[in-house]
Amino acid sequence: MNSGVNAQSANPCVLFLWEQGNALEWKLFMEDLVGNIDFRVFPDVGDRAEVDYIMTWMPPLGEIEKYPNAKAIFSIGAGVSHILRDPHVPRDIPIVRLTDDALSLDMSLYALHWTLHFHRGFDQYLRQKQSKDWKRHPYPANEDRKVGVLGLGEIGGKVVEMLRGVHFDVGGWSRSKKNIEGVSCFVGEEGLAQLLRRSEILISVLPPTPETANLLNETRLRLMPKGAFLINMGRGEAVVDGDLVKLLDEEHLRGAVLDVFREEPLPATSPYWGHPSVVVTPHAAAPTNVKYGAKRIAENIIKMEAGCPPHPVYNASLGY
Ligand code: NDP
Ligand code: OXD
Repeated sequence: MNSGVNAQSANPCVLFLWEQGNALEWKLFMEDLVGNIDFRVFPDVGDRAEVDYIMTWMPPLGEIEKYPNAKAIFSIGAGVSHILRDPHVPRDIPIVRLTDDALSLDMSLYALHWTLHFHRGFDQYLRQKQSKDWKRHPYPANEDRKVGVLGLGEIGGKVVEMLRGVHFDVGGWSRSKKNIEGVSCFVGEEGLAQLLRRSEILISVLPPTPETANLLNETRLRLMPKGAFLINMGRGEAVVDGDLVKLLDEEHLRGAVLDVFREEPLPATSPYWGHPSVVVTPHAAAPTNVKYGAKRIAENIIKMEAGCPPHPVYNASLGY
């Protein structure tokens, strides 16, 4: 196996800190990509002072602060909230997010899949099967269906591109103003209200920050047209769960697909499990692909070994 990243002469010590991950598969890719790497798998860490880099998903609380010479923490995923839930994680070294085209493509396909599901009324056919009801439902042409995307970054940018590619009428919302051909772009509170008012299908790909927490509350969700749908694949904190359930029960919203939750795994007591209008997927919109994920992390290690900064780095002042 040789995946095309140039090997270096250094012998960086990399800790794999993901108890549920397939360490052997990651090790094979990382060794191939970085060359003479000292790859260690938690809890078999040896001397913690020797560790240069930590790659992790859902690290045990209190573990990351024990590596005095770590130069960077690599998330084995796009988000870093699983790392930052530990208040003792060092903030003086880069926390590096994982972005790659394969992940963005999988996220876009997830968004497209569920957009089509709602657009074409497949949710109704699933219900009708129970009563053996043979009844077709009309649906508008794609260009007459308004879809809104919250978050136009690495992933949201690809989501709107894919939706535009099949001619949906796409709008998007971000912190900084975007100019994307064929997409109505909004910013700010008033821009959000405008986007919500036009979104028959709303897709959230927002990161969790103090500003995005509880964004989708009753007042804002009510701005969406009656019978609208929500797809949340960003983070669960953006949605006020009780408000969403209320609007679904009132049938102001017709359905929701939720991939991310405030608490994961989703507790058995959550009303989402039994709700007829909710589809739950277990944070499965785009699991990190080892081949591509290892390549991105390896490239960043090689860059850092050569004295260059890694990319993309979590920005603490923005919160994402
Ligand atoms: P980026 O940082 O590239 O993009 C984030 C987007 O959110 C940007 O467009 C940013 O605006 C926007 N944003 C942030 N804060 C605000 C705000 N207060 N108001 C309006 N817009 C805001 O992240 P990615 O696209 O790579 O990933 C997004 C999230 O997707 C991740 O943080 C993660 O939570 C989630 N994710 C979920 C996965 C899953 O399997 N369910 C898989 C991968 C990621 P601006 O462009 O102006 O900076
Ligand atoms: C995430 C991911 O950040 O799965 O949610 O990559």
